[in-house]
Amino acid sequence: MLTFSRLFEVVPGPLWVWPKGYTSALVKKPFNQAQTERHRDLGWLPTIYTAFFKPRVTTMQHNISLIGAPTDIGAGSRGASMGPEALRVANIVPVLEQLGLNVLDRGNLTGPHNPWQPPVNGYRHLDEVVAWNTAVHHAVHTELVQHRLPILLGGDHCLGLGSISAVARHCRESGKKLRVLWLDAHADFNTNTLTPSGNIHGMPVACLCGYGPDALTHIGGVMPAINPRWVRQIGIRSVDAGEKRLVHEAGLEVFDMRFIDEMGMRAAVELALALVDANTHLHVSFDVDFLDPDIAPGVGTTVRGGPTYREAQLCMEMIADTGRLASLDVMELNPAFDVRNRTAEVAVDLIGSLFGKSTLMRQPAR
Ligand SMILES: [Mn+2]
Repeated sequence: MLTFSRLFEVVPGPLWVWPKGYTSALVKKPFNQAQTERHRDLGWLPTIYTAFFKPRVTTMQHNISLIGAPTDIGAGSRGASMGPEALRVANIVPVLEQLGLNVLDRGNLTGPHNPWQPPVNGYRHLDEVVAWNTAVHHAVHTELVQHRLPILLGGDHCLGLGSISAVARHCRESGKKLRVLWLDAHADFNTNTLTPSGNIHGMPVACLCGYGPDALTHIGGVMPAINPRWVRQIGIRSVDAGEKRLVHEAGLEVFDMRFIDEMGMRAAVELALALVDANTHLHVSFDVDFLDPDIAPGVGTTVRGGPTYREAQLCMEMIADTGRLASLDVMELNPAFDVRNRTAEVAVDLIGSLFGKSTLMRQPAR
């Protein structure tokens, strides 16, 4: 997946030298834009007297809209429909407000109930999935047009299709580059002929990239909704055999758990964020099963061997450091499998990190 020519594309900076976004008097490195602006204001003085670390200045959107999508229509088990309420019970609104963000909870979308039928032509509940994703698409796009940062509270991950197609449409309309970080145990790159189950929550990335039924691939108005090269997947550890072939064929860039074990979460996220710039819309699609089941048992499809709490927190903090996060999905939380809502609490805690809550003793940005 990482071909020789792409190496130049994804390794622009001194990856192995110094954490991105931090500068020191001892190690010279290219500055990101925020730092460049700071240096334009203050000349080179900070470089001279700053012996240690300075966090990056962020310019993230401060107006947040929560959109609940209470459905498990694409999942293999019932219960993700309770996800939005569990996140609210875990205090997602006050946690974001304490970070100085303006939060509007738009309430829940509505859609067809889950008829719990077997697959037809390799798809379960295709019509209902289309209805829910159409609702999500319009809700997310409406928030983006109003210059707000939408957080989609899932709901199962099939809704990533409605959400990301809306984000892609907004990027086309506003001339932005799109980067999608797909944090998940699964590649979600199945098709009706590859999938063993027919559950559409295993297909949204494939559909976004144009592999799927017309009813799903055309939701954003343009087919394919996104280019696979805009996607970086992190935390992947469970991919079906046929799905794996298609992931390679499409040229998806995947930082699987083996990569994270060998190179570390920092390297994975650093590479996944390479070339994100001031004109990039950064979308994070956070499937809660990304996390190791030890800390996040409340999901429908647990897979052992996921990121630890601290690895996940580092991932979120590094994304926050870019200041480019512009939309978010929080998916697959399933309270029916949870223990005293602790998975929802972990998810909300990590969302706090994604929006700038810092563990660090470093000085805050000015
Ligand atoms: Mn997923």
